[in-house]
Amino acid sequence: MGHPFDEAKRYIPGGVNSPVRAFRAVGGTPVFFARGQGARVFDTEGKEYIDYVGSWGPLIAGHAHPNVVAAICEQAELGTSFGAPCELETELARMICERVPSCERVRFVSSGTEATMSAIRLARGATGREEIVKIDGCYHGHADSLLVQAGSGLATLAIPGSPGVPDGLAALTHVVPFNDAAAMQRLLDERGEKIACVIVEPVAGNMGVVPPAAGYLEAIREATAKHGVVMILDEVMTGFRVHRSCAQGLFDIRPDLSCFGKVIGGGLPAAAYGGSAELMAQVAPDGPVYQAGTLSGNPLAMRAGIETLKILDAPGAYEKLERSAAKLEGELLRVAADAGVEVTLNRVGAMLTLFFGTGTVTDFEGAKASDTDRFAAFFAQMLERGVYLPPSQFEAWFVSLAHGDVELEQTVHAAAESFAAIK
Ligand code: KE4
Repeated sequence: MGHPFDEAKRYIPGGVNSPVRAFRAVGGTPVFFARGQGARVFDTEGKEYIDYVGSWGPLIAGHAHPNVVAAICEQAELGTSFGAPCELETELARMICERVPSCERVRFVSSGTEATMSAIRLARGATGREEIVKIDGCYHGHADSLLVQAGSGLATLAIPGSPGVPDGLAALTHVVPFNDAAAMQRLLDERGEKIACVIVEPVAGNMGVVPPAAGYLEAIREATAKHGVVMILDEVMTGFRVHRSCAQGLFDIRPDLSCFGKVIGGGLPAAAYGGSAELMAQVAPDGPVYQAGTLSGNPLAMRAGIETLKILDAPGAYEKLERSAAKLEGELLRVAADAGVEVTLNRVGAMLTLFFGTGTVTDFEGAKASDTDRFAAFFAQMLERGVYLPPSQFEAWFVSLAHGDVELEQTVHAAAESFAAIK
């Protein structure tokens, strides 16, 4: 029997259902997993790994948490989807609105891409404006308007980030650097009256983790308010991970719209966008901005999300996440220094990234200046030692409630050996 990857490539493009999984950035053959339990995953050969991907963030409670599994099994027997309202949608919506004061109403969708795409359509519909602003290096899913890259030179107008994205559509998206408040203020002063929204990851996670500089989010809030531009925080990754009230709670920012995903589905497909009752009243069927979805708010995903937020509500849960991630940060830096390997580590709560090379990383240019070959070598060494890191330098490592002292010590021991091996 050949490797599962060979069989997968016979039927699925690249053998994967999302490109990053193909290991193209790190080399080698992707690991096929058969089972997960807590902080660990097991491949089809039974090899065990400590997991820092956690399905890219949803599994903040760990794999196969008994409460989540029990809820899913119980709900499956009652029916997985009705395509009609059910009270579980109201329960999870209420839990989100209780935790996030800027959200008086939320609409569920099935992916972060749908959430950001819908929030942008709402911003365009509510303002009557067509242009939008995104941040260089931030990722918001693969909707055409967001699958763009910075144009050349000082021009902020974007160019397509993929074949199939029309030039004319890409040209409606402006791209400015992360943590550059002046660039954002200049753009909005020049074109604010034509701009529907600014969308930003409050903590960048898709260039690797890059925290917002002091005052940066406040500067965006002030500049967007000044020009009647909708401020959208993409909290798909940060939501309910970095704080019970998301990054907006951690940094005390009140956006006009927020996007959620990952954690609120607890490992099943669920995402959402939300904001004030007034703005969300523009969404069909209350308002004219259309958006829909067959499996939006399906009971199975709602149950998994409800249970996950309940697990996060246990006393000390966020303190445990912070303690574990801080310990991992400190120990990784210690063993890297002991090995004489130059690294920079950025962390906000239970999401972090280890960049290889010198200097601090405060934006996408800085992230791109890191030594991706060294990251790839480190990735391979860690994989060999049973630690599964995100297969790209420009991704976040996720710590879950299931990562205990044993997992952290095993990770640091593997890192010490891996740093020595790549020196
Ligand atoms: P999805 O459409 O993949 O559910 O969500 C898109 C999205 C939106 N916003 C942010 C901040 C995100 O991080 C994401 C998706 N994150 C990636 C990992 N960087 C998902 C992994 C993948 O693409 O396979």
